[in-house]
Amino acid sequence: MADINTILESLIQGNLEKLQVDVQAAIDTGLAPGDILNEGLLAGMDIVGSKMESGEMFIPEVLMSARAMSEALQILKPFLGEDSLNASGKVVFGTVKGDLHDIGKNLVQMMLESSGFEVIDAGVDVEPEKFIALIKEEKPNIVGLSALLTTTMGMMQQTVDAIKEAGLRDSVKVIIGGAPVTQEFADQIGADGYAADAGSASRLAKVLMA
Ligand code: B1M
Repeated sequence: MADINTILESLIQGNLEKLQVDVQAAIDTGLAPGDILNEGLLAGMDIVGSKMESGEMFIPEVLMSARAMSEALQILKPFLGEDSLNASGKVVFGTVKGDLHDIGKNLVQMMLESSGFEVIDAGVDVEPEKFIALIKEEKPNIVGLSALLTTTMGMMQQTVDAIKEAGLRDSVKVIIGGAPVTQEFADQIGADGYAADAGSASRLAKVLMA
């Protein structure tokens, strides 16, 4: 019989097929969908995030868990109210102009979604103007900027400055990340936070929402 521990186990193992079976069985046996989400899938991704930060899990394993989580969520979605999925807040997320790297961005996005955030994917090579348009349109709580090139780090500064000039800086928190980015750089450009990996990005987003 499926229970929360079985779901946690399958999720951490990144076992997509078993997780789908476990989630369906949990629904069939009458477990509350909110409990399956919060105590199973979201709690499981928190454990995955911690294991990633401590070096117990590596990128391919994290991707498998994140993918299993996304697919299992599809089974659960019809049983959940909109509120339980959007409870944590909304994030507009993109890789800055001039930069085409998106593997890390996608991973962070998946982790944020797994933590209950609604994520608007702005894509790659995103101009400051597009971020501004999305802030006006989507009214996110947080804007996430990713950069993998030292040459595009300056574009993070330009994006933060453009958001400020558009009079929108007080309405959103800005978080940044990517291999060449540091906390010192985040402080220098006036971002609200920096995260080194997907696990800490989702933790940071939750702290900023609190
Ligand atoms: Co590129 N590339 N690349 N590349 N590439 C790097 C980044 C590089 C370090 C390789 C190297 O020379 N050793 C180097 C940058 C050097 C530098 O600036 N210091 C480099 C270069 C030079 C280039 C080109 C200029 C090469 C060329 O054309 N001459 C070119 C630039 C294109 C462009 O963007 N305009 C280029 C192109 C490419 C590919 C297209 C071939 C491909 C990208 C495919 C894709 O993304 N769809 C690619 C790849 C794959 C890499 C490497 C090998 C791997 C990057 C990756 O996906 N890592 C990379 C070398 C490396 O990092 N070892 C390299 C895995 C990913 C999960 O990690 O992206 O760091 P990462 O994301 C992490 C964290 O950084 C963090 O969380 C993620 C998950 O833990 N994070 C955030 C990321 N964003 C965050 C945002 C947050 C918080 C955390 O909050 C908002």
